[in-house]
Amino acid sequence: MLAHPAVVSRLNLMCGKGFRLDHGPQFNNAVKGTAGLTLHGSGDPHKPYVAYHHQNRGFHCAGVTVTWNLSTAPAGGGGFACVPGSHKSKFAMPKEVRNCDDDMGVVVQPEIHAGDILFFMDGAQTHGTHPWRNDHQRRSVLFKYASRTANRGGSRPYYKPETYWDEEIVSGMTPEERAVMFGPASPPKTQEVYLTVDPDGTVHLDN
Ligand SMILES: O=C(O)CCC(=O)C(=O)O
Repeated sequence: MLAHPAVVSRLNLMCGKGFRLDHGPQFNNAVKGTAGLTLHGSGDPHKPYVAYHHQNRGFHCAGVTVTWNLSTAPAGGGGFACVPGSHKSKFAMPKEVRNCDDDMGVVVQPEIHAGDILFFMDGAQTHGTHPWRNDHQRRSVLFKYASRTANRGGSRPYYKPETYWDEEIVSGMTPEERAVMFGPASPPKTQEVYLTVDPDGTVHLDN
C-alpha cells in the first residue's frame, strides 16, 4: 500500500518526485451514528506545508492524503466529503459549510467502493467527514504524504535544537538565538520558536 504503483504514479505528479510519508497511517472504523467532524482544510489560513500551487503548466500540492477504502460508502450514507475545486479558492470557507449546516450545493460525498483509493489535497482542499449512516462499519486506512521538503508535523519529536543540531552548538545560546535553531515541524507546539521585534529593535520570544 505504501509504495503501490497506483499511488506512486499519481503522487509523483501531485507532490513531485521524492515525495515521502509524513505521518500515519491512520485507521478509520466509524460505526453507525459516528458524527462530529466538521469540514476543514480549504487552504485557509495559508499553510505552505500543505498548500496547492499552480505555476505555468504544472501544479503542485505539498500535502496529499491517500485513503485505502476497505468498505463501501454509498452516496449519501456518510463518510468522506469534500468541495471539489476548493484547492483554488481564495476566500474563507463559509461557517455553514464548515459545520455542515448548509452545504450550499457544493459539498460532495462521493460513492466509494471497497478497494477504491481516494486522493485528496488535505489542507489545501475543503474536506471532512459526514456522519456515518450505514449498518456496516466504515473501514479505511489513511496515508499522509508530503512533498520532499514539506513538513506536516512528523518530525516533532526530533526537532529540539539539541537533537537537530548538537548540544555543543546550541548550549550557551540565548532563548532568542535558540528559537531559530529548532528543526522543521508544523505547526510547532512550543512558544519557544516564535520571535518578535519591539519598536526599539529588541528581539524577544513572542509568548
Ligand atoms: O476520510 C475522512 O473521513 C476524512 C479524513 C480527514 O478529514 C482528514 O484526514 O483530515
